[in-house]
Amino acid sequence: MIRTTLSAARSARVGVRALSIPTTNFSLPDLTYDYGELEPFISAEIMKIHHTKHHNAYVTNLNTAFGKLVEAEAKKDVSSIIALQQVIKFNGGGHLNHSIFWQNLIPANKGGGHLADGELKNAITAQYGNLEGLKNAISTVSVGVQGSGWGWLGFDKTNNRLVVTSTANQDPLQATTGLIPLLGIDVWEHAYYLQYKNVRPDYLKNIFSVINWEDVAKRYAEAKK
Ligand code: MN3
Repeated sequence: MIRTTLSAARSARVGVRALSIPTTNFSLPDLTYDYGELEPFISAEIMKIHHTKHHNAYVTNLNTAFGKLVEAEAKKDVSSIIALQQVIKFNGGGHLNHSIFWQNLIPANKGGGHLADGELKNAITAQYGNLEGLKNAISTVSVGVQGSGWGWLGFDKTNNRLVVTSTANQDPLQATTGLIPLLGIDVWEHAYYLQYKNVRPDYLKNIFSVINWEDVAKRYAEAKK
């Protein structure tokens, strides 16, 4: 109800131009598994807080900033548009990154950690020797993130190569590097501290047991089109 009221008020304020602007807000996506299903690799407590508090906050803040952006654009207020860019990058990035992250995960007893034969496996074998080689590359880069950020497996469309890299804070991979995200590993402390304390390498070692390689392979196939 609140969303409808806000959208209506916004449309009324900015006039006809607002009719072409989507008035639906960004929303927190549901998970396809229960919070406890990634145990013992990621605790239910971490998953619940991560999803309902952290991701939810990015969505809430993005909606607030997006509303202001719509108004500023309607008024062609360039100064306000520029002032909103950092908050949109952070919270919009947080929303994009976590939306990928949840889909990149799946319970171990539902296929987590299993990479099936196919194009992705062939590419991984060609570039990293085998899946272990890729995991080591991702772990090394992810452990090396200073402060908060993400480890990534991305796809470089300019040369058809897989790329392992990292981004700082909530910088979204494609918008900030041009690489298409296939797998994102959240290495913010909120993703592991309650269970792993300061030992990020142990979190990285265990998270591969709940990686949804089928989802990664789908993103790879899509990226190659
Ligand atoms: Mn997070």
